[in-house]
Amino acid sequence: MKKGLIGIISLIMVGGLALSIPAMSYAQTAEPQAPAPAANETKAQDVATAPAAKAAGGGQELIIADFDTGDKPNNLGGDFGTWDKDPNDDTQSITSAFVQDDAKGNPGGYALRLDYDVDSPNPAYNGFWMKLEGADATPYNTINFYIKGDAEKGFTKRAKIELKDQTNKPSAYIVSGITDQWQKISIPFEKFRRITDWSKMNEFVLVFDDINSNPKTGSVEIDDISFSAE
Ligand SMILES: [Ca+2]
Ligand SMILES: [Ca+2]
Repeated sequence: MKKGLIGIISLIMVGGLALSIPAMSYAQTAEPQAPAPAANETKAQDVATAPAAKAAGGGQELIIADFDTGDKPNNLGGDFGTWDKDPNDDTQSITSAFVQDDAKGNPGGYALRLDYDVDSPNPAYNGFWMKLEGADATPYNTINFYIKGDAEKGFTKRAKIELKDQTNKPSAYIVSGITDQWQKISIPFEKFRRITDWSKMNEFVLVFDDINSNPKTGSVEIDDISFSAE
């Protein structure tokens, strides 16, 4: 009896070890520069395939940006734009443009296209920033946005999202599984571990870096950024 039990226990331990090794090494390759524990990650596709049941329960939503005026500011009155790690380094760049390709199919609506290049001999990253105007996110628990890649220009399957509160410390989350079709990405607030005060949100950031971006040049569209209560 005892021998059998020990056998089962050691089998479980070996199994657990075998499972944890690939998980750890994957997390390390995902974000080697991050001082925080492990990179949070979700498959965009997993989120996109099971959204309906959740939407029914919550209902509260704050639209941050639908881009449908084809101009600044966002729906909260906040500015947005692109940034480069080194604007003087012409081997890395990012540009944005409003495009008539609304995520929800509104014929008069717009999305924002981001053409990025982090293919550089130097450390390279750039991205998109959007001010949240001190929005109170405490009635909500999820950030949502739609994203798709450009099949012709190529696009990264992975990108980093950051949220910042008034302390301005970036809290990061890696999104993966981006495809050339619109997908809704929903990330629970609890994944952004460095946000201490959700009552006065400062900024939303999308980062293309030379670690997560493959290919290192490409084009991605984003639309319908919102907070929701799920
Ligand atoms: Ca739109
Ligand atoms: Ca380049």
